[in-house]
Amino acid sequence: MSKKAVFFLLFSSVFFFCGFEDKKETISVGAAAPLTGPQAYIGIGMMQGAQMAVEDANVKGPVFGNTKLSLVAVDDQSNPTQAVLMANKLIADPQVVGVIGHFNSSCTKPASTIYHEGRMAQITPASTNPEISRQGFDTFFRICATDDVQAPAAARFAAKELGVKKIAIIDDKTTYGVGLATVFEKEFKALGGTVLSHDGITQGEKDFAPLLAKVQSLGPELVYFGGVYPEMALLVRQAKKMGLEALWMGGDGIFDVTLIKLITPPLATGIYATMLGVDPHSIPEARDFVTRYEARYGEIGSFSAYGYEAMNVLIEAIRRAGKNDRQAVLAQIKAMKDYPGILGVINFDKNGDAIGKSVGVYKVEDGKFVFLQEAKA
Ligand code: ABU
Repeated sequence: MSKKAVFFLLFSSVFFFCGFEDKKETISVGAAAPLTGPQAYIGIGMMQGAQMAVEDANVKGPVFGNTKLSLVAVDDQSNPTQAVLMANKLIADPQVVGVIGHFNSSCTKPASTIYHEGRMAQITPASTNPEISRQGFDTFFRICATDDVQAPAAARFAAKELGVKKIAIIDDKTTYGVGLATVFEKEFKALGGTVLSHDGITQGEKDFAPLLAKVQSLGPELVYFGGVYPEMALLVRQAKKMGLEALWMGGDGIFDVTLIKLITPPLATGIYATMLGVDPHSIPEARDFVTRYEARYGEIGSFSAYGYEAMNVLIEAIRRAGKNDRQAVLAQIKAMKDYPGILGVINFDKNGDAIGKSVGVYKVEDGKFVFLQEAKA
């Protein structure tokens, strides 16, 4: 059975378990991610984490009074228009008191306007574009580091640890990809490096041969990609096929085992990526979640623990609010101090960003991402 089929089967059972088998009242939490399309693997992993948080909460007992939680999962398809539609759907449901999502910054940003207008708290587990939290929306929260941390860390690693001097940059023209690549370029230049080219591709494009031929002619030592794993996989495969010798590096958007599977492990070996924080397998507080997740679904997705973490923050706020009231839940997230997450303690700054979150630098070896070093904010 496919991972997607398993998800929908289990999601159905959670919906049943979460309050429709008896007379308990229900309160709903929303979760938005790409559940179909090329980025579904990462989105489903995130959603499965959120789903486990809801189940864990219901096993503990009523979240308040006689109330159980139900999960309303929506599919934004990694598409900004669909994301806005799904945000409006969640806002229109009076049972939904808060949402975790989305995955893509290009979805999270336009959807954040809808949640703000609806006075509903939104916690993104994964969208790293720093501009999202600078819009002045008091409904927006983020539990991970931003690209202001991730991209300079990557540039420093490329320049200082790898000793790379000449690079080419490609981005996918999305909010995330452009932002990440732009910050990387600025930092790499500030470190004395030379950027030979900076080009854009379009998500869904399949043939990168003309662009890669141009990049090859410039002779970069490293190609940095601001984008997500489906296009990175095609870029690397096609580059290797034409004999482009450069190293490859990207951000958390490429950090998924699916990238390695799409490229095939031998060709993926040596790819560098930054990812938000350290491997959850190495965090004692995350061990129980990781073990249970992997027993149920197989290998943990790169954002599964983040989906779990974000949903737990939302559930804790609902528990403290003690009523079905968006404003009250929002106020409890704002007031939260030292929340003991499985990925570390969470405190939000005035813009809703989690304070002090780090990123790690990884390298693909033997078919998996291997942690190399941590970089603090
Ligand atoms: N941060 C990983 C990719 C998702 C996004 O920010 O668009």
